[in-house]
Amino acid sequence: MPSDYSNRIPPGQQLVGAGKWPIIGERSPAQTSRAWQLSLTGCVTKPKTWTVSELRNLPQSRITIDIHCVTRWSKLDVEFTGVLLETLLAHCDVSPSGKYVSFGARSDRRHSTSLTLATALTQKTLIALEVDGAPLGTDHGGPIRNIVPGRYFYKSVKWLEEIEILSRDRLGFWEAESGYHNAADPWQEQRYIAPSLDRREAIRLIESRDFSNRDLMGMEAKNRDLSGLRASGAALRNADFSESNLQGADFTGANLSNSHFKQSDLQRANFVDADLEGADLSGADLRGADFTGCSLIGASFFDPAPAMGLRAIFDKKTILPEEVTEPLFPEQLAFVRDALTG
Ligand SMILES: Nc1nc2c(c(=O)[nH]1)N[C@H]1C(S)=C(S)[C@@H](COP(=O)(O)O)O[C@H]1N2
Ligand SMILES: [Mo]
Repeated sequence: MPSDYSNRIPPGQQLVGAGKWPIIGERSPAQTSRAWQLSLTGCVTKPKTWTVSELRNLPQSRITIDIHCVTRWSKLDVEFTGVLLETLLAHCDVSPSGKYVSFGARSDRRHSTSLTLATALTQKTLIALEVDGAPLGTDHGGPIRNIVPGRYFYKSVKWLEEIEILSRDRLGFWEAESGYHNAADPWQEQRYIAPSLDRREAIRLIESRDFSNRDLMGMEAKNRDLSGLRASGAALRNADFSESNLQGADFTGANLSNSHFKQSDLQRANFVDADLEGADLSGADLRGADFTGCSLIGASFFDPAPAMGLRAIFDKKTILPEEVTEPLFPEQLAFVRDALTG
C-alpha cells in the first residue's frame, strides 16, 4: 500500500483490491412496477416528488469520496455525481421542527438510515445518480442512492425513494436490528453501540456453552474455555472470543461479522455458511476448521499493523474453498494461499 494513502485509512480498515467494490447487505430492491421517483416529505411546508429525469435536470454536483464499510474494507477515490441534499431541501422549505433526516429505500425490509439534519448538510450529502461517470448499477443502489461522505457506508442507502424530515430521530434498519452505531464516524471507530446483554446472563450463557440462535451482539467471551460451544444460527456481531478455547465449536450459519478471534483456538471449528465479514482471525489456530460457504469480505488472518504480526495457523484439514477466499483483501489472500500450500 503506497504510504501516502495511510493517513486516509481509518483505524481497523484495509483497502480492497484495485477495481473491487463488494456488495453488502441487500442485493436488489423490492420488485414493483412503479416508475422510480424520489419524494421529500415530513417536516416541510412543500413536500415534493421528483422522477429520475427531473433529478438529472437539477444542478449536478460531483464529489470524490473514500468508502469505509463497517466490515473493515475501504475503497478510495470513488466519484459520485448527482444532486446535493441541500438543493432538494431548498425546494421544500424545512420547518423549524425538522431536526433529523431519514433516507428510506425501496426494499422488502423497508431499509432506512438516519442522520441529524446538521450532519447531513455539513457532510454534503449527495443524492447520487452516477458513479465514475456512468449511471449507478442496480447492485450498488441505482438508479438513486444517497451518499454521506465521512460516515460508514451504511449511512448511504441503496435504491433511495423517500427522504423524510423528522422532528425526532428514527433509527435505521441496521442501527435498530444490528446495533450499528448511530453516529458512524469511521475515524472514531463508531461501529457498534454497547451491547445490551446483562452481565450475569452472559456468564450463565458462557457456562452453558450454548449460544444457539440467540442474539448476543458484542458478547464478551475473551479468554474462556468454550470448547464444543454450540452457536449455530447465533447473532454474534462484534463478539469478543480473543484467546478463547473454541475447539470443535459449531458456528454453522452464525452471524460473526466484526467478531474477534485473535489467537483463539479454533481447531475443528465449524463455520459453514457463517457470516465472518470484518472478523479478526489473526493468530487463530484454524487446523481442521471448516469455512465452506461462509462470507469473508473484510476478514483478517494476520494482523496487518505490525508487519505480518500474529498469523493464523492452518493445516491440510482446514477447509477454505477458493470461492470463499476470493473476496479477501489482496494481502490477506496472498497470505492464506501461501499458508495453505506451504
Ligand atoms: N437498501 C439498502 N441500502 C444499504 C444496505 C442495505 O442492506 N440495503 N446496506 C448498507 C451497507 S451496510 C453498506 S456497507 C452499503 C453497501 O453498498 P454497496 O453494496 O454498494 O457496496 O450499503 C448500505 N445501504
Ligand atoms: Mo456496511
